[in-house]
Amino acid sequence: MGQPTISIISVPFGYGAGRPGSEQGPDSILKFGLVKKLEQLGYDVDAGRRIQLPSSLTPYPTTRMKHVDQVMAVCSQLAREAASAASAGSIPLMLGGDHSIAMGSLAGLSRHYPNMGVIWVDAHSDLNTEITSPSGNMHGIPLAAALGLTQLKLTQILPGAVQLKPENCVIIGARDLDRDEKTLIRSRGITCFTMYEIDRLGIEHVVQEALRIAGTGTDGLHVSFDIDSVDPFEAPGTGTPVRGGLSYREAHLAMELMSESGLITSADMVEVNPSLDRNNQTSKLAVELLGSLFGSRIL
Ligand code: EXY
Ligand code: MN
Ligand code: MN
Ligand code: MN
Repeated sequence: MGQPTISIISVPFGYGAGRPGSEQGPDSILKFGLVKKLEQLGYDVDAGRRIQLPSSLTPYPTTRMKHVDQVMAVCSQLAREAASAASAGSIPLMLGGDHSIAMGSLAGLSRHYPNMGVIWVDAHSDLNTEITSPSGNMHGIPLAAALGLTQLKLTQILPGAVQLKPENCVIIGARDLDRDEKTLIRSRGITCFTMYEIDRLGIEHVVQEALRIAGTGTDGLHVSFDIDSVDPFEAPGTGTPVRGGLSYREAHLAMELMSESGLITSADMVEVNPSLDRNNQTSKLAVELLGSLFGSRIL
């Protein structure tokens, strides 16, 4: 049997972020050769799925959060696409868009993998709730939502969605955490490898631990990769850059190790913002990193 099919789902949506531009992410990542790269690695690639904001929206209860109706509409459609791609036996690969779209990915995937593990690679932990969010930006809450900690539930995005278990969830690369996020990480026992742990333990050890924790006793393993996990020196094209991130090689090695595990069943690549980029460096990096995640090797 050959390689499985990768179903690329483009989600040109940026209303979950505090500044515009990430809605241009999918087209830019595709323009810089993602499909060709994956095909060269031996995959069949279905790149035709694209989620658009519908013209009429169901109003959701008003909270301090911004653009909730838009986020919910996009996530509901994305969830259906991701669920259908996963049940067809392919690997769903979601191109954002801001990180709020991960609620759609996880709602959909969890219907197919009800005991899923998640590796969340991010400068942030995205563990705010409607109560604790300092910004009101929806891209700051998706991991909390997936864990069932927000008022918004995954089942409102897709009936039959299943929330994540904190013990199957690992954050890598964190360096900008809000106070209430730190409290949640401790109280819920979520494994969080900050940049401090990466400096101390090395990226290889950290990723192997993450694979063990999120990949043992689970039925699928999703990587949600926020490009702001990488140092802004390498990835300037993103809306919430934070100094002191993953180096170019650390990011690649993380992807290579996840690929070698053979455990990855789906992925998001989010927060690429072409309007803030320098010479398309960040879009090109996203393509390269996805190559590593799906088996590209130096030799
Ligand atoms: N924690 C901050 C907030 O909730 O507003 C910043 C969140 C940024 C989220 C980025 C995409 O990962
Ligand atoms: Mn994020
Ligand atoms: Mn982030
Ligand atoms: Mn586990």
